[in-house]
Amino acid sequence: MGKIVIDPITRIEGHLKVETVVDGGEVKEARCSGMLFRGFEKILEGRDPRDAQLITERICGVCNHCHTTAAALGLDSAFGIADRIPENGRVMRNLTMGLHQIQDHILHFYHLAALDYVDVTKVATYEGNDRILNSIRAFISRGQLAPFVPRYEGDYRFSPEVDRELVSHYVQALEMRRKGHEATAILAGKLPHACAVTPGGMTEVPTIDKISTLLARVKEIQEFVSDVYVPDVIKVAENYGDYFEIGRGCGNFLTYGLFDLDGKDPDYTTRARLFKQGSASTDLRHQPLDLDQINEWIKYSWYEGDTAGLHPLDGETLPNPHKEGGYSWIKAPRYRGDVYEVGPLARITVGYAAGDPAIKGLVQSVLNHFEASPEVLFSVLGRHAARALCALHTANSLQDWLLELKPDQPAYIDYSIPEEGTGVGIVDAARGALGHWIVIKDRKIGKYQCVVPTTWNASPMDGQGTPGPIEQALLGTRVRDEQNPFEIVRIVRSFDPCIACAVHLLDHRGRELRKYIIS
Ligand code: NFE
Ligand code: MG
Repeated sequence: MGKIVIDPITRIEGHLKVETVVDGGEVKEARCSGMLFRGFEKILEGRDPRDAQLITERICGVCNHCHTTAAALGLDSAFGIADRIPENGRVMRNLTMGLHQIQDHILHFYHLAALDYVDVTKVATYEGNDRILNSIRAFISRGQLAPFVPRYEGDYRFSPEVDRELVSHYVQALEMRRKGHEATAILAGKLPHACAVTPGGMTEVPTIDKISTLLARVKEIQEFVSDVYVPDVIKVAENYGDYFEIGRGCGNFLTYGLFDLDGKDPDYTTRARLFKQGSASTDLRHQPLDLDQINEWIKYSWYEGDTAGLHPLDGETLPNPHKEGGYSWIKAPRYRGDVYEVGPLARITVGYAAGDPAIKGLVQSVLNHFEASPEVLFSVLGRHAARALCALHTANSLQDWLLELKPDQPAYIDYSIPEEGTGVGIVDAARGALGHWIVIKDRKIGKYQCVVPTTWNASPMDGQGTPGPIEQALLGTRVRDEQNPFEIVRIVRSFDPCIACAVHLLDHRGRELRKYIIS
């Protein structure tokens, strides 16, 4: 029996520790620990409610736009204007969120995950003379191999030709991310100051020149997703087919839906969205979304307070880094008392279960390629494929949304802040279900709770001792080489975890909160 501790897991955002007990080559125990404390909910208390949108945007350097959007939806609901946002505002929110999320999916596949499968260091030995290969070769010859090493060794399977092609796409993907950010900035402001997304709609007005600039950008981004990103994910799946059988996880999926198709329904749980809200399990039966069924548990998290699961509107944030039995700063959110995975695979599974024809068509095209049944989706490769399909479905919608904009018409309505009230903003961020709950008291923020995607996926055990989704995905995994535990990092990274979103460091003096021995 041996212990594999990976601390931190690299090439994700933030500091995640994964500790597994391996016996006879199989993972018998798995613990996922978020190693930074979240302080944002405390920072917000007592402030003007409108600060929530600007402050929560800084929760994370990756999905800032998702927080700004969730906060704006939450404030719309608290201010009683959720069904009065002008059509231009609704469409511009879809466009900016869509462009933001596509570049985020590209970031995850090429820059965070692909290096688990692609051998960049082989570039030094390739023939050929193009600009990208030459610059990577120059780095290698100077011994400047980061971020490509250190890494695990022994399981890189591509032919030299495919490796080389994917390395050039890695560099091209950086350029596409820049273009995605620039396009978002045209309507929303420059990251991380997308201050045009605001309660009441958007403060920017769409003009003909902005729309035509965006049409060109959208075409380029859509072509990259459909002609490069999706085929590259297929290539990984063709060469690492055993990863269709690894990392299955808890088998329950939850999504809040994404991209409003109609702004007239004030209830976000039933509003028409491009990606439909709800839940489903591996039996592929769709269930409607019920926010009352969400509770967060803290038995194994470094917080004091009620040991029963609390709904986010009753949630507390009382840190205690010395709590007996605690092993994470991440709380344990549960839905209907059970463990649920969130993210692209949840969006695709729920859409498929709900019978959405576009999603069924996209999924079927991948399944036909591999002559496989939907069961294979619940795996490491299923998550990568689902993420690419989310990017493609979004990219395919951008041009139509651009053409829905009414040039020079307003995208914003005014509002007043109530003395008292509550609001909820729910949307799917790139990594999954993102909810902001706000309680307004004396026209100030009385309480604010964010339950973010990685809080769901990287959660520790709940009050019943049931492990979280990533922990469950690791349990039972066979590890071929304990010195190079590819299986563990490939499973964890397939969830695209972000610990900056899930938890945050508050101590401005840099005081050490805990010390770890890496074994
Ligand atoms: Ni920091 Fe985030 C996304 C949110 S994940 S990346 O997507 O919300 O916890
Ligand atoms: Mg929270």
